[in-house]
Amino acid sequence: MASNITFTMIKPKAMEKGFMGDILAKIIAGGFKIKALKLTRLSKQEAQVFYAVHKERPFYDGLTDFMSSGPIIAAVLEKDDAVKAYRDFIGATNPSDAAKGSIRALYGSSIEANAVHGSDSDDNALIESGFFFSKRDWV
Ligand code: FUP
Repeated sequence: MASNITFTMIKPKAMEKGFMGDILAKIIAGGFKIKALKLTRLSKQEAQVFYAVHKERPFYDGLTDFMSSGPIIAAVLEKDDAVKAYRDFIGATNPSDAAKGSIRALYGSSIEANAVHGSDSDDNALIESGFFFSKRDWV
């Protein structure tokens, strides 16, 4: 059975552009319940650990520079079939391919600065949530 939990980050460029409130409002209006929430910032080393799965990819260094370049929002979200529901909701990785009205289409700047992260599996949703939050942080 699909899990009801996913993990998201609002990325530095979307934060810098002032989209934090609009994105959180859309997430809530989209039927996702916020289970944990944090304004924080990744160090370069933390970004490298978070994105370790991509370490052989050509974009890894730029991505981890970017993800450690400013504040982010980290959040755990709950909805039925949350991982798929949220990936549908945020749209394709590249904002120019993302469905009209999706978060990445509305607020993304580029494939790297694509406004938000969304977990790609139930296992990763738990691993990524655990990267930022202890169980004490969940409501
Ligand atoms: P997604 O699951 O949609 O976030 O996409 P990926 O797991 O393929 O990529 C993870 C992150 O790597 C993206 F959010 C942005 C970055 N990326 C690039 O910077 N360049 C690329 O060509 C592909 C991904």
